[in-house]
Amino acid sequence: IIYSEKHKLRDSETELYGGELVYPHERPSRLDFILRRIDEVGLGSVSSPFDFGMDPIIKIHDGEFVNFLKVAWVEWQNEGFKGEAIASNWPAKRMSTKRPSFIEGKLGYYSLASETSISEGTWEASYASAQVALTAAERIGNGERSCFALCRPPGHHATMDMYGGYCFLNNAAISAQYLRDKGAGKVAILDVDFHHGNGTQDIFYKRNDILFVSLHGDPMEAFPYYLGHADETGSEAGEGYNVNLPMPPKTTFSMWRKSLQTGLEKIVEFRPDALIVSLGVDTFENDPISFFKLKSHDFFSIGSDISQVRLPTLFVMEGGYDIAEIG
Ligand code: OKP
Ligand code: ZN
Repeated sequence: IIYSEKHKLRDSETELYGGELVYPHERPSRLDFILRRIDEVGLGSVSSPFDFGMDPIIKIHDGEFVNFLKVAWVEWQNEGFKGEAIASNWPAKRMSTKRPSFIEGKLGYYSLASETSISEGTWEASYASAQVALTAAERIGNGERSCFALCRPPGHHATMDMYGGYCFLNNAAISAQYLRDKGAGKVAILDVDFHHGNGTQDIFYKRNDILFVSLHGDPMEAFPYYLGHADETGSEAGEGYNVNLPMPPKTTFSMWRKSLQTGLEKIVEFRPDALIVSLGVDTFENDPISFFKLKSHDFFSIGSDISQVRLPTLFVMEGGYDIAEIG
């Protein structure tokens, strides 16, 4: 288990939710509850990350985007705005793709949704979260059977040049590329978070060396709304290497497990050298922002099913917002 205290630097005060500014669902105490449970059940030893620097991040993300994340909070504050930095305008249909110079324009240029405020420490925590994932990936590359990257903020909605959906840097994607560069020929990513991993899909959409499989709430009815349909199967060399398994509201574990079986079969067929699991637990029945009906004990069955593919497995923490039950 790899963990950094620096996740606490991401403690935004505001999430735009239902027309109100609320204290964010994606909050530091999520990891306190998970760590407490890890200790209670003796899941394993918890180690601090190494610093792999910017290079593995820049292999996935646009350099100008990363520079924007570094300076956005300071630029926003320098304008004298009172609240946190929230995007409120976008280059929408038929508008220009030129990047504005003013911070308000840049926020929309580099984001895909408005719920996620940029606040003090957001960059530092996001950087540390990526280093947690990289340290865990390094363990897998060195022959460890499994490793849990206790990442926060999460990453699977972040694209090469957009943040949003509580995500800034795509920890799973950065890890997958790192494993490839360390010598893995093929890597599979299984995204079991309730929400579609639009960022991960977009990053690897044209590639056939990284298979992306996602189980999620149907985007017709759930965030991120504009990606995650079953007919998105990859393009160019990546045709056939993207698998989306959307499911409707009130999906129970017996239904969900059939999709997991389908996804795992695709992964076995792909013959990867390693598996990365984007581990969101917001499929839980009492999750406050999701609509699946998985029960607490079902998560043991998920682990058991995943273990059947017998692959070195890196678990990267994503969502899960029933804080008291998340452990
Ligand atoms: C991040 B992750 C609910 C709106 C929620 C943002 C969700 C981000 C989820 N009505 N919008 O995938 O857990
Ligand atoms: Zn989620």
